[in-house]
Amino acid sequence: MGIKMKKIILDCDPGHDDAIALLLAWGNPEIELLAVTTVVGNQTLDKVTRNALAVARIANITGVPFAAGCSRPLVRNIEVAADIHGESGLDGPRLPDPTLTLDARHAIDVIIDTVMAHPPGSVTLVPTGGLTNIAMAVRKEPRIAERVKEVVLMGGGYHVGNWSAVAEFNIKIDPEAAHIVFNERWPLTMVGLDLTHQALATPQVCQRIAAIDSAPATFVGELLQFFGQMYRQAQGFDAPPVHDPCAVAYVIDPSVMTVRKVPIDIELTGTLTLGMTVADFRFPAPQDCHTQVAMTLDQDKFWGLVVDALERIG
Ligand SMILES: [Ca+2]
Repeated sequence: MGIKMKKIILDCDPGHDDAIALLLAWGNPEIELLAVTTVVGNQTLDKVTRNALAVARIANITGVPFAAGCSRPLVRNIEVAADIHGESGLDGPRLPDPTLTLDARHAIDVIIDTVMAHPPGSVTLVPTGGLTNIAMAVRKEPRIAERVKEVVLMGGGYHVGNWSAVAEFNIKIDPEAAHIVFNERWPLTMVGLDLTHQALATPQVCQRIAAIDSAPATFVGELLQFFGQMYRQAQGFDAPPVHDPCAVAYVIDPSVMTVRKVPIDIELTGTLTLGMTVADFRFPAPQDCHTQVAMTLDQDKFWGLVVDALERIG
């Protein structure tokens, strides 16, 4: 593999699209995967952690600590997305028994230790689940807010929701955590539904992945088949939006999408709008604006990165 210039911590809740995000991060030659941490979200913490370890076995991921994090949101009760991801959180393929041993530390300590052990401005946090672990980590060790390079998260949306009319799942399940994360001063890119609904696993995409003809590619094909069925039933999509790898793709190559600086805050009290990521497009962003939203995806470039990573994993 090439020179790994981009150090990331993937904080995830696998989750079909989280699994693909993990494979993209592992297979891309520019990404150095420093740690994988798990958080309650698409399913319970036990299930998503087991799923992360199963993906690690399928792709033969070694030398990367995997750590389990928070098992419930900061304030709210647990909400899982079984209607999209099934009872296991990763329904569809047969999952192998994990061979990796989980790191003994809590995920929030792995996040803190990893960020503090690397030079300032070198580690990017890539959350693709609820933001509970990230919020807890920055409360426990506030210095990480200045030390990380940036936060590139999948969540939210400026025009559309999926867990309510205006709120996206990752934000809605722990809006208080999202409020903490969006209000820290670190540079933050919101890769939301506006962007990820352009990352559709069409039949043409699935054929390209099937043509790779390796165990991880077959696994991704089975994931996408199940994911596609669920998205058709639950939300009326012709092809499933593959959200989480979009955030990883932006870290690899920012030219994969257009972005716009805009202030964003999280609705915590609305009766219809709880968990909405409120982006204020009325004025040019102020000089000190630290947040931006992803807008338009270069679909060819995006799927090219996913296919390339799967080919490299072999
Ligand atoms: Ca996810």
